[in-house]
Amino acid sequence: MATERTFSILKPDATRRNLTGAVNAVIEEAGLRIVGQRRIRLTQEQAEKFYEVHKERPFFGELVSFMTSGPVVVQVLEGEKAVAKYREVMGATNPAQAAEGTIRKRFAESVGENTVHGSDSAENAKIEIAQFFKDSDIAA
Ligand code: YYY
Ligand code: MG
Repeated sequence: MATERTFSILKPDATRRNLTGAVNAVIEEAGLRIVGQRRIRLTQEQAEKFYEVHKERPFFGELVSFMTSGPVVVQVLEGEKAVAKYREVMGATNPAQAAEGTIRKRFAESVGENTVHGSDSAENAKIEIAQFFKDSDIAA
């Protein structure tokens, strides 16, 4: 099976608590390679567009406000079955339901401030990566 790429965000609760290195260690220990990485502030427009699929959900306003509340680290991760593997390493959306050893179980504070984003399909990974990375900013 060929290597695959997924898109990751270390969310503002991770940067605020100085946890980006700790989270990256879990990512790398799982065998995923960080082939693109940049620390940025999401604009309101970027956050709204990124989470557009959730715009009718009751938590949308809080989600956008949280995602713009501090710096984030956007990443391209590469590895075998990277999309599914990263979802597994992240753990369930609600940290209270996340499995032992997962990033959200170890670090997340609440369902709203849950430390990481990871693409949910290879198709969405391509779309999300293209929103934040040029090909020349990725080196495998
Ligand atoms: O893909 P994932 O991040 O695990 O969850 P989604 O269902 O796509 O929701 C995106 C994002 O929205 C989630 O990471 C936190 C927030 N959220 C929330 O604040 N409250 C919920 N009940 C569900 C999701
Ligand atoms: Mg999602």
